Amino acid sequence: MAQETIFSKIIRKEIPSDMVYQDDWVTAFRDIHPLAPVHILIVPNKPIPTVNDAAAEDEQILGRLFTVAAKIARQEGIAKDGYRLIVNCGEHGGQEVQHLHLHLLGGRPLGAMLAQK
Ligand code: DGP
Repeated sequence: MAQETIFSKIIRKEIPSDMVYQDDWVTAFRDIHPLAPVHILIVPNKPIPTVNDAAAEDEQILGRLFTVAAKIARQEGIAKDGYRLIVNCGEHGGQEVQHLHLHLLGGRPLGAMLAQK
């Protein structure tokens, strides 16, 4: 079993978060350090550490991350104008929390996809 992170405690509601969605497979809550007016993390309830650890048996769960992202984008009123989904992986990807998660960012024009350096 993967090492648990703070996200598992959020999923189990052992520590507080601004949770916006939860089902049997995924949980979504607002990022504690928002980088845009809407910044929500969508995480599998199962603690998959990184994309490198995603297995064929996880494909339904990983697909659910995207359909829930679309649902939340509609709820937050950002679907029409658009938004960005980001998954960081590993050191070069800038991943801080070792529990795979999808960042949903929107509510303003987000500019270039990457910083220039
Ligand atoms: P990443 O760099 O992709 O691993 O992003 C991790 C994000 O998780 C980062 O934007 C801040 C957020 N985060 C870290 N700890 C907490 C927490 O305890 N609560 C919430 N809501 N967000 C957290």
